[in-house]
Amino acid sequence: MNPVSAIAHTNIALIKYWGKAQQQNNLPATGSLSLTLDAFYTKTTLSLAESDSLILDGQAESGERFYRVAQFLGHLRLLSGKSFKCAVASENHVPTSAGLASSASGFAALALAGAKFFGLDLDGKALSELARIGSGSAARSIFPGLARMHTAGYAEPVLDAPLDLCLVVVSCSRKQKAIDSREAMNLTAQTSPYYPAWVSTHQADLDGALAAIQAGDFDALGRLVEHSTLKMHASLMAAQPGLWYFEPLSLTVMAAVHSLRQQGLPAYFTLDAGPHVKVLCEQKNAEALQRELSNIVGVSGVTLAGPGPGAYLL
Ligand code: 2P0
Repeated sequence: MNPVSAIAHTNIALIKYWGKAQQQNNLPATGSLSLTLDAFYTKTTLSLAESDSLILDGQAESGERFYRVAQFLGHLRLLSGKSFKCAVASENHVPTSAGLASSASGFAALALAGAKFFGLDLDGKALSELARIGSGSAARSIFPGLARMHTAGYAEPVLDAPLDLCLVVVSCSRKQKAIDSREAMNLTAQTSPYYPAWVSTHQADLDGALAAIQAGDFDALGRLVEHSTLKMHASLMAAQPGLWYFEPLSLTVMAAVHSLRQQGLPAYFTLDAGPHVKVLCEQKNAEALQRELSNIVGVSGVTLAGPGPGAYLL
């Protein structure tokens, strides 16, 4: 049996996913909205083997990362009724300083290559549901450009999107993240008094962002993007123990974005489970913004990322 390879690109949520309705099927408590990026991707190859294994960026993995991939392969065996064991080799193509290697592109590539390897004939929606079993954010990386995730557990592309969006990725630290996002979102859901408010106010942000995209209203979208990320991080800070992912330099970059905006450069920040700041802008302003943000002392890299393709087989 021939090896199967797939590529999936990373996505960044503009309206965040943070918290699960169901642990067992990895169903999200809220929807989300993301942009799949051209600049960062994962390539994953599955080959027949005597036992399951994972090599990530040339390193054999045996801990939590392997466990999650082995569980996913178990799910593929259950769905297909086939008992193949697999060697999984995965390479993250992300500029080292950007620190964006993520489970989103990893599980989206694994879902697509795995579906083919195990002979499953899945449409986009079913592939997205499969990717979600591996990681919630992976469901969105099946699709190109803007993707909307539903609480039912699958994503779909956002059509009718007249804005030319771009993310400027500002690298703010070389440190590894202190706490895994799955653990952090579960802690937030269990202990943060702000979590119920996060969930109950989320749909309005998502609806507002989709309406802004369809109306071509960049500023209305940007305001909701900042609101969603600040609300997510506030709910996490109010967990017990309180957690935060930003570094002092991240805050400096966030303040610089506000100040550039006051000077007439439309740009809005978002942060995920790490210190790097991603700045949303329209493509016509991306290079000016890149120049300005590169001048901040301590920033180790600024990468421009536009809308990227959906996951594909090689
Ligand atoms: C997101 N993040 O919407 C949010 C914003 C991080 C911050 O989805 O447990 O790796 O595998 O479903 O998808 C990161 O969490 O979590 C994430 P699991 P995932 O992109």
